[in-house]
Amino acid sequence: MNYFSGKKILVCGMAKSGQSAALLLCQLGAEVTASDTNVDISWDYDPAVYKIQCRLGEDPIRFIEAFDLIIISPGISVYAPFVKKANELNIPVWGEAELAYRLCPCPMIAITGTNGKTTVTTLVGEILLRHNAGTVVAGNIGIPLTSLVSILSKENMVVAEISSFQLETISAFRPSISAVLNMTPDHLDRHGTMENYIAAKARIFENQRQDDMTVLNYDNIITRAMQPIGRRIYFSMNEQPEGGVYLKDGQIFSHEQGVNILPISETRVMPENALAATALALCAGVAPEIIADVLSNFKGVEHRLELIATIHGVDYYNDSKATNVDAAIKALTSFDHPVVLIAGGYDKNTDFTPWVELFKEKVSHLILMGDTATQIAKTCEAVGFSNYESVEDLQDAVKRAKALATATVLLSPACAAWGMFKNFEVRGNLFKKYVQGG
Ligand code: UMA
Repeated sequence: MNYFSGKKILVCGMAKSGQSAALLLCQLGAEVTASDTNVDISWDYDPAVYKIQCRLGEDPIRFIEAFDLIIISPGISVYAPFVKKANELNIPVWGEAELAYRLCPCPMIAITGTNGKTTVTTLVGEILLRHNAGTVVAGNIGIPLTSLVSILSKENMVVAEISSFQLETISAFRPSISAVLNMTPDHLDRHGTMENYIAAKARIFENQRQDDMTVLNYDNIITRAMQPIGRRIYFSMNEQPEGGVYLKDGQIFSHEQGVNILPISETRVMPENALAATALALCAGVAPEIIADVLSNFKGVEHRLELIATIHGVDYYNDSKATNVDAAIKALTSFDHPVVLIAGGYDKNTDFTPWVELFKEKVSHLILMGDTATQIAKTCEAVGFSNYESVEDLQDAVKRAKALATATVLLSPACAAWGMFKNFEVRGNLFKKYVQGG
């Protein structure tokens, strides 16, 4: 008998996370009901085969009383009225990541931050794999944690990308090593204020103990001020924090170990991501030579400043993963010449000014699409940048970019894909298809 056996459990949101959680709970003997406000679910399996009851197209507020536990997907807000009602009724509400953590038999490294999470998680996963062949990578990166836990044993190691949405719904979640890579405004439509967003991210270490470790960015004023319970290890591009990992004479240097890991010029990884991954891998006990080898051979992550084609001398970069202003700024500043930029998408209540201020120097022509097109255009007017136009969709955007570009086309939307596309992967894959002439 396990804790879940015979329990009546409601799983809300039937996309990747919800389907994975529902299946796992069925396998543990729970009586599972699947709920989604949408009726049109694309199932990875037949819920009837697993005796999963379905309540689709209804607000769960109407039937939550019947349940012992509610599991919610990251896409569902903790401010949803049904979650508030569940709290009033003392029905526990966990996120999918919390459920996975409770069932995870092995140590977990959890990585959060506004930007760089996917790259650092991928890198740490590759480094750890060379140290422990049982390393798996999952979480916000696109693989629900609950889809893996049943195949893991205590010998494995999980490297998890964790979002603020996932952290809002934890209670016991306790990674032995955690990281907050940086914090800049994002997801304010969901969290309401920057303070709430910071508080959600800081929950990554709230259950840690003194022998656990937290890697923090010394150069970011918000993460520098965080007060984890366990050992704090800083990384820095500009300063030399005690016990940290930082740049010294062009080398990635670990102060704690007193060793140079690698000249920063020998990796294609953005320096702050390389420093963060090094700090995390050293915390996990990986040898410096392994870290250096993986860093120097790392090819990058799909949809993150990915060079997808060179056509008639024009380079096309897919940076669909740039779903916020900070990520889009990082992309633009990595080019030493003006680009044709395709941007815009779902409205997250963002102030675009710091990004748009770069356009005069970095953008030869801006092509806008999606809900935020008007708002970005207004910001362009406000900063005196007039070389922009709006198009209907991504396909038109690529057509216009092909007609205009002489050197570089960059898709780096500064906005989430929702509304126009299911997610940033679909947006990036369609961009690749249209660029290739599809
Ligand atoms: N739904 C409801 N009620 C609601 C809201 C949504 O029933 O009030 C339903 C929708 O109809 C839909 C489902 O919930 O069927 C969507 O759930 P979801 O958005 O959680 O989708 P998943 O496919 O499970 O994806 C989630 C993460 N999505 C979000 O955080 C929004 C994925 O992160 C993650 O990869 C995946 O779990 C696996 O862990 C994506 C993301 O954009 C990539 N994350 C944000 C980011 O990186 O900035 C945080």
